[in-house]
Amino acid sequence: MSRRFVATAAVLFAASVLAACGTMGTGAGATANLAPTAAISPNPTMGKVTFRPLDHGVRVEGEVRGFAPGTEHGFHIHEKGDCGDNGNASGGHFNPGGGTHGKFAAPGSHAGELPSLVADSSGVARFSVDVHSISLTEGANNNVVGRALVVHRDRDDFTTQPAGNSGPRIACAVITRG
Ligand SMILES: [Cu+2]
Ligand SMILES: [Zn+2]
Repeated sequence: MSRRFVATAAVLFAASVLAACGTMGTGAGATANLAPTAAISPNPTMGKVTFRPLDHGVRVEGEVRGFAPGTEHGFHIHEKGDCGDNGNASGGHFNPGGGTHGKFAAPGSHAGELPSLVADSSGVARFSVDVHSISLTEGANNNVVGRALVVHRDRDDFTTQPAGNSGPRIACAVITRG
């Protein structure tokens, strides 16, 4: 074996180790295409959200449009991947840890809490947030693939149980791998 071959193999090995240790963890990402429900009419609320695995958690980012300018809206991952009955079939907030409703990332709150959506002057909410309470890992109890992403009509008060009194579900999507 020549010296040159050994050196090349070492570089390739180092490159593969570095790739495995980057910010992106194992496994594929997921997507949620938010569609309006019939809970309000007219309802132009829609959006696209991506989920990418991190070493510890998931980066959730995207855009939701169709809001009145400057409004705030409750935004959560709900337990069941079913958007039927105007989003009500998705059940309560995703809660594998047995928490109570509260603010995003607050100790003891539901794993499915997300920061509220805030519409800009054009009625669009854009966001990127790292959520440490969830994963995309097959078989993990905090895996959100196959669950629902839900947008509410009203703001979340982060206090009222079990869902912050954020009103009807105006957009919903099943979180799907890919
Ligand atoms: Cu909700
Ligand atoms: Zn909650």
